[in-house]
Amino acid sequence: QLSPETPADHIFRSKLPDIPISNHLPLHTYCFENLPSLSDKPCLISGSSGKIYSFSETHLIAQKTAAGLSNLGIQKGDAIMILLHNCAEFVFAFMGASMIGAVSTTANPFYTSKEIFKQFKAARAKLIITQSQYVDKLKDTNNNNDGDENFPKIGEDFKVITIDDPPENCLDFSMLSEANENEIPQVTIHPDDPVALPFSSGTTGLPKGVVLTHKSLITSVAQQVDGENPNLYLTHDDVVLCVLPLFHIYSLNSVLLCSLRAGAAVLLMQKFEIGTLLELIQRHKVSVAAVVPPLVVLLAKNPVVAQFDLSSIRVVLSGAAPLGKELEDALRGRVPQAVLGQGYGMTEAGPVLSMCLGFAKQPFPTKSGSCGTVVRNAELKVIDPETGCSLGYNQPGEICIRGSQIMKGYLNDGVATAATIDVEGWLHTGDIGYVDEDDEIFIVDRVKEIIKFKGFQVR
Ligand code: 4UW
Repeated sequence: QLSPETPADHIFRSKLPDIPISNHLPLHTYCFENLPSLSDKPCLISGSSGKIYSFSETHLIAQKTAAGLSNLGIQKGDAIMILLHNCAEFVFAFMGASMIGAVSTTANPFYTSKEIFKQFKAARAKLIITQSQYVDKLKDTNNNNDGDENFPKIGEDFKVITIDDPPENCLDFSMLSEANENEIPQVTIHPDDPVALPFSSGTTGLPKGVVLTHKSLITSVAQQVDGENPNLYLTHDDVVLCVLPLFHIYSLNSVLLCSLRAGAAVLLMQKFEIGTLLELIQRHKVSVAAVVPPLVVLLAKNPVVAQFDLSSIRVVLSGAAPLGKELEDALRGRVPQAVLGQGYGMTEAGPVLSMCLGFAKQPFPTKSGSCGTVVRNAELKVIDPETGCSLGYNQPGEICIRGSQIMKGYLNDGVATAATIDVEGWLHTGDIGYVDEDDEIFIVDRVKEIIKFKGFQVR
């Protein structure tokens, strides 16, 4: 019962109706639920080698990887670190870990040794999957360990697996990918068990582990691609560009997991280079391009773009940083046939808060500059940062989100969790924005301390 002094919150919802979401399943079961109808269809396309893995191959190698991780002693609840650029092995490792109830913490291979080990230790990871060229950073040398005698040692304290020729004391990825899939241990996975542990600074302080559960990621993916009128309509014929790094939650969720669920192919690009990117878009007829604003600048302004055929692109999704109206209009000149729009995400929010409704199967008209409309099966409110009172249409304030997709909390940090998710379950984003009369969200400012460079958090 509300007292007369506490007016009801003004809550914004999607224009799309709520849908049933299968978030009682483990994430891998949900993502591969449509496998029988997809089996031979391309699932992963390696941009560098051209190798294509079908949905059934991807599923099988993920199962083998699950068995291989288990053979190496990884058990339910254990964490592994994936320190890779985009590649098929990233996908096998992530899905394989999910299959045995393990958790993947993903990190940028360009991080310094210190940054990597800070995350590795906080996550209590047991092994690292990487490329041989990054193994030096994982070694107990003076440059890396500041003379710390407890610095973990490869082979003794943790295992390192490389996807290419393994240096001394490291193992080859084939130990995982060629294991016997019949040896996957039987585990019971609860919807609230963690599956992904990306690190984010959130609204204050240092990077913290963000506990994303099977339930949160399934809910987020379903909010995007499930239902009769999906908010982000992907089909079996789509080829989705995966140039944004999978170690960041935007690409992991909205590119990889959404494509797996919807049966679209994922074109994996290991590293960004404009000519290669354009050539791959043309060759593989990319239809959905997930980008960040600095990439939009290149696509809109770089003269080399005019030499390539980009007519296959039907959707350009931008996010992770503001995309101005001017830039969006400039890009429209390059891909006039495509629907351009934004998503708005935050690692802690699972991550998607809002998505352009122009991407829906039955699309709605949208405005440029908007970050989309709150996803379905979720509630969004805008509050006065001073008073905490909720605000109506067109009034800027702090954006808050509630729903089963948000993080369970920060890893081993109840204080930071309580400062971010309040007792009513609202996650406070630290972003200032408003919702206009057409339910479109516009972000205007930030009240938090994070610094972003090219869409990614700087540590
Ligand atoms: N406009 C303005 C935006 C926007 C934005 C984010 O690194 P994190 O924690 O997370 C992300 C996730 C982005 C994302 C995920 C999935 C998805 O589909 C999608 O849409 C394309 C985007 O960036 O940083 C979170 C912070 O980044 C800012 C905002 O400050 C947020 O709290 N941010 N998207 N469209 N700012």
